[in-house]
Amino acid sequence: MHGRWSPVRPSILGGLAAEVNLDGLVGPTHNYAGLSLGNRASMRNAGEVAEPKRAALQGLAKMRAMVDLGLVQGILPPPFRPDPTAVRALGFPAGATAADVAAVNPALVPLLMSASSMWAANAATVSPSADTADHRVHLTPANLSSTIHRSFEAAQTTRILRTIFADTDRFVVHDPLPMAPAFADEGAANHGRFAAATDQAGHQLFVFGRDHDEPIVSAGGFPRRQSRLAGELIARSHGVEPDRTVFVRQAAAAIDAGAFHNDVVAVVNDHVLFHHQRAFEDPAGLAAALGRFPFDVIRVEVPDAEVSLADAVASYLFNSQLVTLPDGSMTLIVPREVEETPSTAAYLAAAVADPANPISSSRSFDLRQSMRNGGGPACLRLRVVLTEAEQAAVRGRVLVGGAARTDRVVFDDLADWVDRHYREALPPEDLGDPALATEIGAGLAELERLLELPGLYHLD
Ligand code: SUG
Repeated sequence: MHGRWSPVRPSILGGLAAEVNLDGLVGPTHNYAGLSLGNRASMRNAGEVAEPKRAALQGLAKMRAMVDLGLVQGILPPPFRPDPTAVRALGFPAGATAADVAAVNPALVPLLMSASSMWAANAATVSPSADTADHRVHLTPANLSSTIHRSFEAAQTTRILRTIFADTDRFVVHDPLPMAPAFADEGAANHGRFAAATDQAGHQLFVFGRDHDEPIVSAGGFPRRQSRLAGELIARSHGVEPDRTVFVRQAAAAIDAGAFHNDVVAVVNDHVLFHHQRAFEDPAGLAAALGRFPFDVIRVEVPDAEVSLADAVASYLFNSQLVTLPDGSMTLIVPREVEETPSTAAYLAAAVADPANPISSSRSFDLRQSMRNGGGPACLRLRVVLTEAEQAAVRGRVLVGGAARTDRVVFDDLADWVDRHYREALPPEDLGDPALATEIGAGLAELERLLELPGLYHLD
């Protein structure tokens, strides 16, 4: 530990801070519509029959396991589909259903019915209270303007976050940036926070695909979803000191290989950066910037010769959750695909056996339903560092573990709820089925009671 670094002041911030992972609860319309250009899994699986019930249960199993590891786990409820504001903006009457939209323009239905909010890493960019000028937790919901279906998330994500983080003495939920390519923002998937320890003031890494005035599409034909300007504006409005921010360009080669978000090729936890050799355009510049931090950053760089970019994207080795366990060790929460891909399986086995590698163990999960749309363990969660007092101020039955007040029985309640309300199978052509609209209405009405978030779905 070095000189000018001081721990956060517990008297102001209210007890030790811990990382809380808020996982997106998979919504009842989970499907494979092939909506994400540049996301190879989404493109490959277009038109397949999805299994919403299985998808939601796979997500819940991961959440439960995180609590069993001694971590604090959160639940982010899904938005109502279709979003009533989006439906009206497209010229349909208030209350129009997917079936009404299908009768006029069937191509709009998958865009309006996507369950893409499950990838909560894209919900917002978050600055813990230890990092901000006013010592409140700042959250900016992502506009997700680079894909049509995901742009329909921003309004309800803002509402959901404002419902949960309602205590304005402790939390600030900003408006999303304007929906324009110059401000294109994909949230925490392109953001990392370094700290000597979780509860200390951090340095924030903003990874971008392009400057605001550059073309959206890369030389390889894939969208570069994150603008540098978006990160700069968010850092400023969060009150993060400029000398505690680092801006770095994602490698074009990574985007063209299918790393549509930086979290497909890199992950940060505390003082550790785990990344692919070809993740960043200027690795030397990044290393120099990290070297100026007042604490030592350990970079665990995986050489291309050991794990190719193609294998990194196919297995999602880096889209893993790197988490600090209560005993201080770090474990990597990986999708099954990492064990099934020979190069990543070999890398991980060697990594955990190497005492010099900060990743000392790993756990794998079957998240195949989400993975088939390009979403691994890290996509499914939004990291929010919260002090105990901030955890206590979170509304609803949404935080479990640690000092949080909700009992893990909420996972049983949710599994039972999913079992009663979700379909076993959902091909994209069934998204306009009038019965699905009824199921969504009944299911979400019950969910707001189950999570004790009254009025969450009273949308106008
Ligand atoms: O934005 N897939 C998501 C996956 C997001 C993964 N998140 C992170 N890497 N943090 C996306 O491309 C596919 C939907 C479809 O094709 O039906 C989709 O939206």
